[in-house]
Amino acid sequence: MADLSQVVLTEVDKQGEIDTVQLANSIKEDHQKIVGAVKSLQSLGDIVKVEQYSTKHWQLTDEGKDVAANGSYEARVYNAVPSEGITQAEIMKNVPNAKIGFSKAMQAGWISMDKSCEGGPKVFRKSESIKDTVQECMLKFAANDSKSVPENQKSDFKKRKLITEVKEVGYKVSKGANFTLTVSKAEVDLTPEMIQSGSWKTKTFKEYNFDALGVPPPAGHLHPLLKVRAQYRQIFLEMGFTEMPTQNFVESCFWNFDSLFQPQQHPARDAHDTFFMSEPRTAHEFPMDYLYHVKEIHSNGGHGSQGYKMDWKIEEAKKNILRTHTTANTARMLYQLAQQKEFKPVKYFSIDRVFRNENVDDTHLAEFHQIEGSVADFGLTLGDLMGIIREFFKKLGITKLRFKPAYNPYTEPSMEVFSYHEGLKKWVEIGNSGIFRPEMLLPMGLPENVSVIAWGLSLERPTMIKYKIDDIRTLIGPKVNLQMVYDNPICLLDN
Ligand code: FB9
Repeated sequence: MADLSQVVLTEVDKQGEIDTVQLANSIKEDHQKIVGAVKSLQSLGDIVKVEQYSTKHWQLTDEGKDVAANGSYEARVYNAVPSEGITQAEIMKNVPNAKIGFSKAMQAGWISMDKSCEGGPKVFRKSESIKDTVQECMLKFAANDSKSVPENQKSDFKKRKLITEVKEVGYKVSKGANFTLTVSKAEVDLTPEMIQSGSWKTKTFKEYNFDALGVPPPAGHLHPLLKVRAQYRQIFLEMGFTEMPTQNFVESCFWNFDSLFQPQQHPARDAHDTFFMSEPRTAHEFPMDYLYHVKEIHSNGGHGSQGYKMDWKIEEAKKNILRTHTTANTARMLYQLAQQKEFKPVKYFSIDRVFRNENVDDTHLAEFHQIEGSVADFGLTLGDLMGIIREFFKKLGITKLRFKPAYNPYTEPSMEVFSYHEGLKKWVEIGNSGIFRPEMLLPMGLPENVSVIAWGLSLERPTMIKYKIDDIRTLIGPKVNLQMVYDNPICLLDN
């Protein structure tokens, strides 16, 4: 670092003012090391004057570099078409990225396709020659000459992930009031050797900085989700709820769907919504008398319900999945409750991971943490459900709620919960709720005059709002920047 500081001083002395990005490029040095040298010069007093600036420049992605070197995907498709033509299938098989290249080459009018040929659609050259402007533009970006590329083309290349915009912070460095070409690094420690030899007499020592903060000791850091989870857990505990055991991510379809009176033909039970386990493929331990009661209520009804009048298969119930909701655990707990000699009212909650075979986007992953509360007591009504939801959200500082009729296979009536978001100036869905159906509760053996109200929401949505995170993939998953975990503040949900 010391010799880089000397390089900076020498260049400032020569040029009057230097740019750290240009200096790093000219001496082929890492820009951050140059910045470090400038910062250490700044700490020695008013030796240099530093002004920060930020720039954005276009950079080729790996795909962009490939196109610069080997031509655009559309040009490669064109070049793969011989004079006698070639089947589309062969192009798709032999040319890399042919799918993109083919449509672009068709759009550019370079090739045509004859679908009437035997053996499948055949591709022919439509133009004698082509001008691969995409590759030319990539070569301009490679030569840092992006200015001559039209803006609309840049946004197209960005969409095609051929280029990416890189933000960079640089510094203009010029002479400070105490500029000097020779800086002796101020000593930070007075050593026994210095005292013994008397060399301390000719050394300069760094001033004490009594305002300096202590060095934060290395410590662990809680992920934002865990901070928000702790807040929601505290709310449930204050309201007298008991946390349920939910450590089984793998669940049988019986507990996840059948015990909740969710029909075996329900689309949510298909592989496109649910992750099925290949090993262990099936579960084997069920309370068989209860299972047959569930089979009966599904296929022939009972307790005043007509059931689904559909053939109910135990093979479906035995399949193992990654649970799609923690309501499976609520069902297990309510069944246990029903086995007690005498019914006692309970309040259960859980906050744990659930898994759904969703398309991943900026607000959805294939898993999320479900927050769920339930109350089992004599004669509970929809009013009790609305009241406890109000009480729950009031502890989060949310009082402007609306309830909208909804549908769940296992609750009737059901309601979506909305809260008015002052920032967004609109009503935002903040949860779902309902009263578990008798077809779910009575086969368990719960008394007829006992009802169970329940509600749920996700942990990720409030966490993203709290920490102002737009893309869930920056909150959870392989792309998470750990600095975000270190830096995020404590979480208090009452504001
Ligand atoms: O969390 C959700 N939204 C939400 C929650 C809190 C919040 O900020 C806090 C108040 C400060 C902001 C938003 N939702 C439920 C609503 C939507 O985000 C929705 O699009 C996504 N939902 C998830 C499921 O989506 C596949 C959220 C998740 C969800 C939905 C339903 C339940 C649990 C989680 C449930 C239930 C239930 C119903 C009846 C009986 C038992 C459980």
